[in-house]
Amino acid sequence: MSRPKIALIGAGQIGGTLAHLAAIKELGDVVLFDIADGIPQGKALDIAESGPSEGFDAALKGTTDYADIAGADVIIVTAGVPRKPGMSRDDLLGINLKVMKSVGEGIAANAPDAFVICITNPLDAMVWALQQFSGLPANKVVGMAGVLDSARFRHFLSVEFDVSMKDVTAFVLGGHGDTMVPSVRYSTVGGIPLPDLVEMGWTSQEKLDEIVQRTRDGGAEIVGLLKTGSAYYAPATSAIEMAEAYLKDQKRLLPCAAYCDGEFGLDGMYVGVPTIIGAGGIEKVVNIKLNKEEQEMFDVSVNAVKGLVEACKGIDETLA
Ligand code: A3D
Repeated sequence: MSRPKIALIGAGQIGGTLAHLAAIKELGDVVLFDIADGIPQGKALDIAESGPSEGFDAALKGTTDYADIAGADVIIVTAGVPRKPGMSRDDLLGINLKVMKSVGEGIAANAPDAFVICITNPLDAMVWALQQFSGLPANKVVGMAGVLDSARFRHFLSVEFDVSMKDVTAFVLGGHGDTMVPSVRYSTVGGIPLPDLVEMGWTSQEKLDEIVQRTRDGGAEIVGLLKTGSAYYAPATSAIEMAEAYLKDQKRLLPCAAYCDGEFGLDGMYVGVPTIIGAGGIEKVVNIKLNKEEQEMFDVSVNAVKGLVEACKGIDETLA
């Protein structure tokens, strides 16, 4: 039995980290694709040369030719540009939409059976456009954002409560932008919901509100520190968690930018919602009940995503 094939479109900061993680975890053989000749080949060789010390068995190849992604089982897309300080994710829309068109066509022609995870920002609009341009089934094209936003929320909570991150579960819903909705009610420490922990006096409402806001600003905090680009270690790790769930049919319940058609009252759009990822791709969108306040925040976030999708349609008339 041959090893699974993982194609990474974009060999920049996240792409290189994805390749290294996929190899170390022995998820499969890795193909790194980029338009910048030399970068994918150089990174692939460098990572392959870490194999003897790390002790992994995985073949790595760098390429500028889409033919090399043929038959990929998983494709993770980071092609495009990241933001710099002072930029919002939405500022990237025009340039990254063009990139999604070429990537979508490359995937459709060479690996139409792959499970595709998009990371390129602005995430919810780009994953929608990538699904449209590639023509792949909507359950096989998904956006990574909720796993990362939830991981940031979990990290901040574990520090506040001084407990292991393993015991903190958290959910962030909605679009991957300033309007994302970290769900306090559905987030727990050892199964105890956060509002109960406030009542128990383990933290204050004020402190919890600060953590929620820091989660919303999590990407900008890193951009502000790095100054030359955006986060890449945690985004790559989050996407690998999703890829592993698919490749190993783990049926993980993970928040992702998934296509909702009826769920959450939505009419055919991508936004961050709880999903089950297994061998069938997005096997289920978990239609949790939102209370009035959560629903209002979710609606604001959904409307922000709808605005970006409309902007995409204004730029490229082939988008329906
Ligand atoms: P970067 O290191 O610049 O890598 C992007 C790579 O894409 C570069 O190597 C480019 O040469 C390559 N590229 C550009 N155009 C094309 C094309 N047409 N085909 C193939 N490759 C191309 O960026 P990065 O890795 O730091 O970030 C990649 C994307 O992820 C950006 O859009 C970020 O905004 C986004 N991002 C998303 C999250 C989410 O949580 C959703 C988090 C962090 C970054």
